[in-house]
Amino acid sequence: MTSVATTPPALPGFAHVYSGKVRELYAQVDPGTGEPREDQLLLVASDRISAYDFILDTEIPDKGAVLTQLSLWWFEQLADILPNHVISTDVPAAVAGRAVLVRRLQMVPVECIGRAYLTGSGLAEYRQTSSVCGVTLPEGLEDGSRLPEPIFTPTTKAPVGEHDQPMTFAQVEAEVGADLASRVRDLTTAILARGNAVAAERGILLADTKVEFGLDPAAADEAGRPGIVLADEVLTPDSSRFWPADQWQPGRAQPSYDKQFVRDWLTSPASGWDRHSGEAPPPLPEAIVEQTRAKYVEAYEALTGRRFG
Ligand code: PZK
Repeated sequence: MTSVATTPPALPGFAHVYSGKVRELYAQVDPGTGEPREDQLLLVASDRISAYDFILDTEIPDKGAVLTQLSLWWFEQLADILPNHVISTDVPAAVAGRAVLVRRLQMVPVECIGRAYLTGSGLAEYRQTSSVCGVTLPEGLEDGSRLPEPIFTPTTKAPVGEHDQPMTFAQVEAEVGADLASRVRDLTTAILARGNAVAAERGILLADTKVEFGLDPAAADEAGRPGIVLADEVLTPDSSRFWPADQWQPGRAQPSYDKQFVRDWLTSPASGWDRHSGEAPPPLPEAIVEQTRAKYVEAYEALTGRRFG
C-alpha cells in the first residue's frame, strides 16, 4: 500500500495519536492539565477509499459515516457474543457521525482474520499447500468457494505500508498464550458466522473479515483471565469482503459489493491508468463517486433495515 502523505485534520481539544490508511486515532486532551487522556481514544473514519493498494485522491462522500454507523449496528448485533469498546457517539461536530469515543484497551497483537469463503491470499496459500495458516482444507476448492465452516487465518500486524504475514495457530499461541489464542480464534469465527447468518438474508455474503480484540484487565473472569473486548470497526466493507449473493459464482473472482465501479473504471481504457505502472491512480469521475457512495448506503440500509442519514 502506498502511504498517505496528508496531515491528519486538527481537532480542537484532541491530540492526533495515529493514522491508519483511511482512519485516524486521537486522544482527548485534558483541559486542566493539557495532558492527553490515557483511558479513551477517538476513532475517526475518513471518506478516503483504497483500490489496488492505493489510497485514491478522490473521497467518497459519507463513506466514513456509513461505515461508522454500520459498525455501531454490528456491535449491537454481536453484544451477546462479546462486549465492545464503544463509550459514546457524542463527538466533536467536525466528525459527527463518523467518529466514536472508545475505551483504550491493551490490543491483542495479532490480526484476527476469519474466512467463510476462499479468495485472495487464502486462495493463493491453499493452491500451494492445500491449507491456509495451518488449517487443512478439502480438495477441489476454487476462487470463491464456500468453506465447510469459517476458519481462523491470523496474520502478523505489519506497520503501515508493509504487508501482513500469515501465522499458524501455534505461532499465535507462542505470541499471546494458548488460552488467549483459542479464545480469539473462536470469537473471530463466531463473529463471522453471526455476520453471515444476518447478511445472507439481505443478499450479501461476507467472504472474510478482520477483527481487532483488546483486553480489559478490569473485566477478568473467575479464573482471572482478562476480558476480551471487540475493538476497531467490525464487519464493514473496509474490514471484510462484501459480495453480492446473487452474483456469487465459485470458479472466478467475485465482484465486490462496494468497490466494483471503482475497480472497473480504474482498469478501463477511460481512466488511462495502468495499475502495474507504479503511478498514482487518477481522480475518479463524479458518476463513479456517486455510484460508489450509493453502494455503501445500499449495504448499510440492506443490512440494518434502517435508512441512512
Ligand atoms: C487501536 N488501532 C487501529 C484504528 C488507526 C488505527 N480501543 C482501542 N484501544 C487501543 N488501541 C486501539 C483501539 C481501537 N480501536 C486501534 N490501533 C490501536 C487503528 C483506527 C485508526 F489509525
